[in-house]
Amino acid sequence: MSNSQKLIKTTKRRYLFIFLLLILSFSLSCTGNKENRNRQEQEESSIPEKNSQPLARSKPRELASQKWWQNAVFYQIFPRSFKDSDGDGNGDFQGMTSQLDYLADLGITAIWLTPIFEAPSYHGYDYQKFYEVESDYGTMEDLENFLAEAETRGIKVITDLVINHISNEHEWFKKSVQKEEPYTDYFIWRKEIPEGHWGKPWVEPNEEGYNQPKWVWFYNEDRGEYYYAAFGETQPDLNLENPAVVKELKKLTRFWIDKGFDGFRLDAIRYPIEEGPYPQQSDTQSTLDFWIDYNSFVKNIDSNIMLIGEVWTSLGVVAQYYNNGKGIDVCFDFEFGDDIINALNSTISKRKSKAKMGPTGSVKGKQTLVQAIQDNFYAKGKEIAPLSFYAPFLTNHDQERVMYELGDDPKKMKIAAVLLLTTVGNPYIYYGEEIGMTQTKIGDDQFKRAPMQWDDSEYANFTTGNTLWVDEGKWFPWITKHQPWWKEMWDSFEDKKADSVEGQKSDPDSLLNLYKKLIAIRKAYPEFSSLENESLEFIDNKSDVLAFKRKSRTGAESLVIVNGSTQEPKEVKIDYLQGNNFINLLDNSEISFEDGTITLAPGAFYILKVN
Ligand SMILES: [Ca+2]
Ligand SMILES: [Ca+2]
Ligand SMILES: [Ca+2]
Repeated sequence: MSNSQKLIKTTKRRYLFIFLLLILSFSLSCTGNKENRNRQEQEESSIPEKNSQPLARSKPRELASQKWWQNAVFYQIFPRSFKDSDGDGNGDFQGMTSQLDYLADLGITAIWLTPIFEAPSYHGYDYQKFYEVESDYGTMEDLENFLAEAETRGIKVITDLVINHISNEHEWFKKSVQKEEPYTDYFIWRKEIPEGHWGKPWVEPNEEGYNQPKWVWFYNEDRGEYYYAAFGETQPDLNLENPAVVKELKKLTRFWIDKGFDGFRLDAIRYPIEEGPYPQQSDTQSTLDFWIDYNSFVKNIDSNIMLIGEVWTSLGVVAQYYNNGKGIDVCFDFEFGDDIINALNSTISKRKSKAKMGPTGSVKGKQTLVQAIQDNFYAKGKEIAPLSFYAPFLTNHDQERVMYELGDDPKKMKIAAVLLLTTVGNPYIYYGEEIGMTQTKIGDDQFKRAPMQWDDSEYANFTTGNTLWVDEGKWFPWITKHQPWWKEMWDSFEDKKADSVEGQKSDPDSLLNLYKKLIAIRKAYPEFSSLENESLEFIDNKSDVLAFKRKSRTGAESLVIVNGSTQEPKEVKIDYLQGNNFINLLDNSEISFEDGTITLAPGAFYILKVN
């Protein structure tokens, strides 16, 4: 970050601080609950006037909540697949910068970049160098420019940080193998494989021979010892009980904060410190304490740096990482997307890939949309963390694309989008999800991470060249005979225009324009970004018609109604509808329902505000 960029950032923070001080002093002078009052004042200042056009209000309500991420709408970018600026077939920083206007127009307020440090793999989750950017993506200057351009547009940026393990090609590992100080104990070395049920930490022992000590303890001939590597031979676990290692990790965290990142998506946070064989390889007390210490380190640098954690398992375990607000700021809710997909499919999805890092607890049998959404909501409400702790999303780079899971049914996809962007908690959109990108193959992660479809040209305007990283075998050493597949998939699409950003921009009924409207509504009406557990209330739910109210603390409210069936029309009576006139926020039309009866076409949805 250049000095001028830093100045802008500092000035902004100072402004925010003064603003908050003013709010605080005002609320202190009033009677009543200080905290509630504070929040109420902030919310009131942002309530739009009656009949205001939601789409016209583009300014994010940045000052309306205590933390910027609590009303953010995130967009996840897999950099190698987003936009290639120089024709070498790899997405890059300059390419991403060139598409920031697209993202600003979509309305998102924050970006999560999957790893951008130098790494040997295509995905980058195995860092080789902590202080250098991935050379395939460009230079440090290119990244700085991307961050500055994002900030100009009011978009925050976080990036992945993997702290549990690094590449065996990292110099730390090479030096540790040679027992070169201070690196000798940077990793977890043992003369013999230790006793007990060691195995993949996310798999129960003795599960069909899968979970064996040799899957996580690997012999290194040069050192003549075994090292622990939960994520495979090439990604050794760091010894996070060694203070020198922790110090190094904090140093690099500070470096990237200074560079201008607004936070980190922390990978695999269940696994930093093992206390023994299964089940002591994950979610240990030492691990929970590790994150409290790490978060306090980060917040001491800047309380506006956000940490979101990947805890890919059931909500009860996820909730532990909240630790009374001292643990991780936010964790992903993996069940939310799973539950919606299962409910919208006529049977439990057979194509669903098994969670890589543990069951998400979603084996619930067939549920209606009403049951699925209610169960998810009440399950979170029961836990020791507030609803605001969970970030909902449909699918990410580790899961088959949601459009594919929904059988490429645009009606189902639209329902999923409505639910994602009207629920409680700050939502995450995976790049391409907003245009319904799908897959034609499964079985390897590359198919979930295909190049973005910008227009209907030969290479979808992802690249100006005639080569794509996904078609190069060198990235997939585990596949004996890698076959190029992208072009064949792209050519098989009958209406490429409709499958691309360019084509969907001009179609008012496109998925892209729905995402845009939903994001605008979420930003314009405080009830949608309200985070209290009471801000969502189910009403009159029956026969697969899902209806819930979103409410702000100050009384602003809207109603969301969805026909969970994409096959049958539904007619239901909802008392709340009786005697009121509404605006449908999706098209600003006026609407009323005689005696409260609403008729819904298959897959229809409404977002209604009392007029
Ligand atoms: Ca490139
Ligand atoms: Ca590299
Ligand atoms: Ca570990």
